[in-house]
Amino acid sequence: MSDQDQDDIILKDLDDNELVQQMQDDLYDGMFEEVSEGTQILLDRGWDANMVLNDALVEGMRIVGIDFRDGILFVPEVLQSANAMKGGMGLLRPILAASGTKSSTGKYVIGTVKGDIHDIGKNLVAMMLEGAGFEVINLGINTSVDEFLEAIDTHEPDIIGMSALLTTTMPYMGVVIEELEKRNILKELPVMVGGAPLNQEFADAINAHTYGRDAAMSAELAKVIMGKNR
Ligand code: B12
Repeated sequence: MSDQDQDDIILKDLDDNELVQQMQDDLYDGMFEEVSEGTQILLDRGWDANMVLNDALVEGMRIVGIDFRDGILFVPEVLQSANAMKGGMGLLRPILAASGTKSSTGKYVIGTVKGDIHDIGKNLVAMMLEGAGFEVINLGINTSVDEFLEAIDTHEPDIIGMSALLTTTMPYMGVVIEELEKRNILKELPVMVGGAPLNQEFADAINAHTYGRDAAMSAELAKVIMGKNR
């Protein structure tokens, strides 16, 4: 029996709680195949994609974050965890996107700001927005003011979203907003901001339109902005 077969049997034999626990451990250990497989098993058992995302993947990543903070895990390990998370997200993405409406709810340009390479949360928000029917233009990581401005010119979005995970890159969101203000764009283009170190107070201080605490809430708030939340 191959290792893969052995893993299949073990994961499939676990009950739901054990499997979720195992997936969190596998995420911690950066095991892409196992996390993908666990995700698929839960989906096959009828789990809602949002529940798989939150209970297994996001919770697993939260635990990784704690040990990274405490110096137990280091960048290479966290990168592997992030990669494993993408394995599960790849399976959930089409399901979350398909749950949205067919006609576009609106256009949403999103990016992680300059100096910052964290993209898991931003990509989750993008996924949930697609699920809510938005056409999402994802600018990726390390996005400069000029790149945001160019995307606004090219795509004429209804909303713009910025993500930052570092206290050192958060202020750059304010730089982008100031530039939009200077060009008279801000009054017509709502700016949403998010990322673990942010809060409502910071969003207010930099004159952002909306602060999104998590992906599900952010998609709901975006729909509210578009006036299509009924
Ligand atoms: C994974 C990770 C990494 C990975 C990133 C991989 C990737 N592809 O993203 C790697 C290993 C590369 C990394 C690197 C670094 N990291 Co890091 N990283 C993390 C970690 C563990 C998890 C982040 C994550 O993905 N969370 C899960 C997602 C789902 O949550 P989220 O991002 O908050 O997103 C949700 C909401 O915030 C919101 N949201 C997010 N974006 C947006 C955008 C909009 C528009 C809206 C509306 C909502 C929204 O919705 C999301 C979904 O629910 C965090 C710890 C933590 N707990 O946050 C540290 C953390 C952010 N990293 C940290 C640090 C210090 C670094 C490094 C500087 C380390 C180093 N010495 O090199 C580098 C930075 C490199 C750079 N220039 O960016 C610190 C930041 C500390 C600080 N005060 O600034 C943290 C907090 C760890 C810690 N406790 O010390 N990191």
